[in-house]
Amino acid sequence: MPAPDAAPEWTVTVDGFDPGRERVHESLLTIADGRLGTRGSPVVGDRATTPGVFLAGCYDGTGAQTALARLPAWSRLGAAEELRPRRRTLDLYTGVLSEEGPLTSLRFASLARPGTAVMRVRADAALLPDSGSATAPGPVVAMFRDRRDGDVLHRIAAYDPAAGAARAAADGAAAAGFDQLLDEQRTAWARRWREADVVVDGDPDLQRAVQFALFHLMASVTDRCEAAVGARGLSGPAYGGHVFWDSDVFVLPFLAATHPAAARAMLEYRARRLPAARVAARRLGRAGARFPWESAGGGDDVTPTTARLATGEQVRISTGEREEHIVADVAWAAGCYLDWTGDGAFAAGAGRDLLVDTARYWASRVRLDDRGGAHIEGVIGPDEYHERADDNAYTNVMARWNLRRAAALDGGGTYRVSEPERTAWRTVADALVDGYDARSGVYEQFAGFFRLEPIVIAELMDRPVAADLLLGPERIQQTQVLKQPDVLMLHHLVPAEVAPGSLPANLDWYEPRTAHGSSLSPGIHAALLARVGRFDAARQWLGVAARVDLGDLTGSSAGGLHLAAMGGLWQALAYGFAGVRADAERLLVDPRLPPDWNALELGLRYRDVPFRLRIEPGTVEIDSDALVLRRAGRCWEVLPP
Ligand code: IFM
Repeated sequence: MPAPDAAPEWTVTVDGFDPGRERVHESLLTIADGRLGTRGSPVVGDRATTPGVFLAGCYDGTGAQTALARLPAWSRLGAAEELRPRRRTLDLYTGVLSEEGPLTSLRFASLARPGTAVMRVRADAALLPDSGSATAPGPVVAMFRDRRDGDVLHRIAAYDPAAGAARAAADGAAAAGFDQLLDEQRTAWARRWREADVVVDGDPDLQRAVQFALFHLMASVTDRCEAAVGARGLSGPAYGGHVFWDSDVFVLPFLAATHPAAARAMLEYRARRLPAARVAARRLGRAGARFPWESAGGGDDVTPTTARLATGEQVRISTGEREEHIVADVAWAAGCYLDWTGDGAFAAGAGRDLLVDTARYWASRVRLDDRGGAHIEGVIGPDEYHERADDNAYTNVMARWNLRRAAALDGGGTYRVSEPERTAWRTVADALVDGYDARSGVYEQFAGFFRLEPIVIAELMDRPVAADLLLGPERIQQTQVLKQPDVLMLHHLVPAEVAPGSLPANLDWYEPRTAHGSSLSPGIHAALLARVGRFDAARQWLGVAARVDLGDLTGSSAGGLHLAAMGGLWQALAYGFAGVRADAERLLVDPRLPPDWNALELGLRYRDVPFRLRIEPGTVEIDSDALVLRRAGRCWEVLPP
């Protein structure tokens, strides 16, 4: 079980103040409650600091300029270099950020009252504002309530698009007072940790990184209403807070398996944007719904169409036009949630809508050749180094999975899917080409990939590396160097859709050719390498996934934390090492424990039953009588109540 708060393995500490690293530190020290996120800037800042406050789903601007609105910084009391902090400590167990120095403070985003933030500051009275209230208007209304008592200031801040709701939240929190709010915070986080905590017995460094990742994953996603989860959560402005496949495929599985209400809120975000996705499909002359590669408030595509490289060169971005696998990724997220929860209402309502409309999109997207083969042309796969691919294995196989999953729905519900339509989906699914070469056991990433320049990046340089910056965007397209996996991602997400036993051959082929230029890549490789028992390599990539932000490996953590890498870290442990998979009937547990791990323990929730799964060499235990655990060959299965 979790250690008590403030234990070293449960904290992230920044000693002193390094102007060059400050923006990264502020991202790492972000506090959030699923709705409101605040970067961990010092209470008194200066030019080196970049305070940021974001409310999930509240965007400013239009088109590609759409970005999470920057809100008034509630935890900032002024600017002065001489008041820089001596130490800041984020307690991951309670979500409380403390600051020591000329000003001493405690602050948190209230998990019990999402949208409300609380701070207590002790300082020389001259530095503190007087008691009072303030309102900052804008697309989001911010209400501040200050109460000063000598050298102590208590500040409550509440943010909401509706002024009345912000006022009520601020008044309610002010009436409760700091001590009660802190108690509520501790209780709320203790509950979340009980649901989701992971223990890696035998690897203390990894343990802290896992807690850091799970804290930020939980803090970034609300479990009420709808959750728009941007690539950097609520920790920074990068990517404008746009929602990518990161949220559906990397973040959601952790929540579906631990706190399904949050996963459901993420799917609600997608379901409410089905009308916009249907319009987008129609505009292209297609049926169903086409979700945008980058999405924000309204559900229109907000992907930028150009970018400026570090060299000053302006390049065109075509991911919005071509990275269509997002359509199947959204469907996959709905399937993942359904497998873990068995949520009947979702299955008959929003879940069904998501699966049906995405299947309709693919059925209208394929081109049939005269030999009966079905093709999807002109796309970009997850490996964004290759910009116009025909029959990308990832896109085609995910579309195939999407069509089959929708075809397996029964005929009732909101949508009357007719038997002929379902038969047509099955036919298209079976006809989709997937690039599999039965002789070598290797999938070709897209038509013509094997004819590209055979550069094996692992033989040339240390990775991760941004190979596109080294070779240039034109040259990289002519090579077999990948940014992140396409084929291997299929082995990870839809193992039943790939040829049985094909993982080792595809790992051998693709892993050395992968630059891991995306932070999404290492966790997935760690998971797959664990599946085949290659523990040294699995641990190497697990370590990289664990350090993406803690080590600022990509040099981009200043703009916010990489939530997908954090989700990938959990998936590496849960899907990879623990070998946990939910399907319609059961939860399968097929562990692969490295020899120096004594145990791996995960908090999970399957079919609404919370339990802890403990894996030790040769044994699996669960602590719930409501579920049945039984041996199934070399695996175990957990059966629903
Ligand atoms: O979604 C990712 C993509 O796979 C790689 N580039 C960054 C995006 C946002 O994290």
